[in-house]
Amino acid sequence: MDLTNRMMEPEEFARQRQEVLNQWATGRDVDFEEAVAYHKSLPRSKNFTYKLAEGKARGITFAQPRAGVALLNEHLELLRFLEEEGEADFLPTTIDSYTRQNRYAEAQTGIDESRLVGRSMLNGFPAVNHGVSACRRLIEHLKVPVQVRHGTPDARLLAEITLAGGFTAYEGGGISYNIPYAKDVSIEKSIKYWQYVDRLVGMYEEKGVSINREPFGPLTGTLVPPSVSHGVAVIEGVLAVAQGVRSLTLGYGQCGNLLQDVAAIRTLPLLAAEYLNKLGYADFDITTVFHQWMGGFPQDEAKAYGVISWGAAAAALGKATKVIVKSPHEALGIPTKEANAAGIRTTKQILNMLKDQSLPMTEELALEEKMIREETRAILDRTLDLGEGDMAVGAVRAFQAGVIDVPFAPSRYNGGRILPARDSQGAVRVLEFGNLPFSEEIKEFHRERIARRGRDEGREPSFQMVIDDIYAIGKGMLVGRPRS
Ligand code: 8ZB
Repeated sequence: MDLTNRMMEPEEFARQRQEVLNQWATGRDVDFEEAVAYHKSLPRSKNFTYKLAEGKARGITFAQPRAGVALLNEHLELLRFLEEEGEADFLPTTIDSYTRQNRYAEAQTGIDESRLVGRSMLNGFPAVNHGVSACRRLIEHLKVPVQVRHGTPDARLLAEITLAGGFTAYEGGGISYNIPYAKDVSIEKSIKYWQYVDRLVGMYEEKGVSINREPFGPLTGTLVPPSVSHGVAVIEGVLAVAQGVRSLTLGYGQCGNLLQDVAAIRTLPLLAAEYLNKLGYADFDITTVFHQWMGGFPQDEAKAYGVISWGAAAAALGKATKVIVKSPHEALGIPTKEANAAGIRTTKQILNMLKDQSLPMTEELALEEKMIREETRAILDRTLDLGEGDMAVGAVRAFQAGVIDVPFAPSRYNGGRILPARDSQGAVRVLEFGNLPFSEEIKEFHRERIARRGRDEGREPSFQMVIDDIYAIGKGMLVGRPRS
C-alpha cells in the first residue's frame, strides 16, 4: 500500500491534474490562477468559511437545504426561490447521480432530455457538463454562499470545475462518499481521490482563498451509532487538514433521542480538535453540521413537519453551526421548490425560538457525552495503532478489521458485522458489536440498555427489533415497539 497521510507531492498532483482535466471537455476551462483571482473579486458575504465563522462566534445555527435540477436557468430559479421564499442561510447545489458516477455522457443525455420534455430528467445539477462559467452565473446571481453536495467516490473533476466556478464549500470524503454510496470502490482508492480534492482546497487556501470542506457525517443514515460516525468524521477531518484544508465542518445525522443527539454534536468538534492537535496540526477551524433525520420519513406531510421540527430543535439545542433541512416531501422523493422552502421555514422558526435557550448539563447528558467520547477514542486509537500512526493507512486497515463498521452500507469494503438498535428511550445503541474495539464496560452499557427495552417490550432483543426501529419514524414513532 503506497497510501500515506502525508501532503501530496506537487509533481503527483500535477500529474493527476493533467489526467483529471482531460476527463471531460469542460475540464479544459479550468485555469487555477484565474480562478483564484475570480474568488478574490467576490464579496466576503458569498464565502462559506467567513459566514460559518461568524455564526459560530455568535452561537447561532444556520439552515441549509438540498436542491438541484438538470438545467442552469431552472436550477438558478430554484436556488433563488429557496433564498427568497425559504430564507435559506446557505445554499446547496446537489449533483445528479450520473455525475456522481463520473458518467458525463449520460448526464449530457439527461440535460438534452430535460430540455425536450421541459422538466428535470436528472436528480441534481450536472455541474461538470455545465462547466465553469455556468457555475459562476449561479454564484453571481445568489446572495448567500453556495456548497457542492453530492456522493462521489472520485470527485476530482467536479471539484476542479465547481471551485473554479466560485463555489466556496465542498462536501464529501474518501470514506463518507464511498462506503454509503459505492459497492466496489476500495477505500484506498477513494481516500487517494479525496486527498487530491483536499490538496486542491489546500492550494486555494495557500493563495488566500478560503474553501470550506465538509465530510458527510450521517454515512448510511440508518441507525449509525454516534461513535462510529464520529470516528469516520474525525479521520476525514485529519485527512483533509493534512492536505492543507483549514475550514472544516464536521457532521452528524440525527438519531432521534434529544440527549444523545445533543451529546453527539457537542462532543464532535472537541474530539476532532483533540486528535488534530495530538497529530501535530494547529491551523484549522472546526464548525459543525447537524442533519435532520436521514432515515425513512412519514408520508403524511403534517407528520413530516414534526420530524423536521424535532431535528431543528436538536440542532439548536446542540448549538450546531448549521442544520441540513429535510422537506415534507421526503418520503416521496425530490421535493418541489415550495415543499423545500416550507421545510426551511419550519426549521428557521424553531431555530429562532430556541436560539436563546440551552440545555442544562445533567447527569444523563454528561453520561451520553462520556460514552460517545470513550467509544470514539477507542475506535480512533485502534485505527492509529493499525496505521502505525498514519491515519490514512489506519482507516483502510480499520475497515478491513471491522474496527470501523458502518451499519447497512452497500460497500464490500465494509464489514457489515455490527447491528444497532434503539434503547427504550430511543437512543441508538449497539446490539451486535462485530469487531468494534469497545471495552467490556462499554459493551455492558449497551447490553444493559437494550436488555431494559427488551423487558419493557416483553421480547428478547433480536434482529426483529432492528427492523422495527428502521421503520419506526416512518410509521409515526421513534422506538419500533411491537404492536400491543
Ligand atoms: C443523502 C442525501 C439524501 C437526501 C435529498 C433527498 C434526501 C437528493 C436532491 C435532494 C433536493 C435534489 N436530495 N437529491 N433534495 N433536490 N436534487 O437528499 O431527498 O433527503
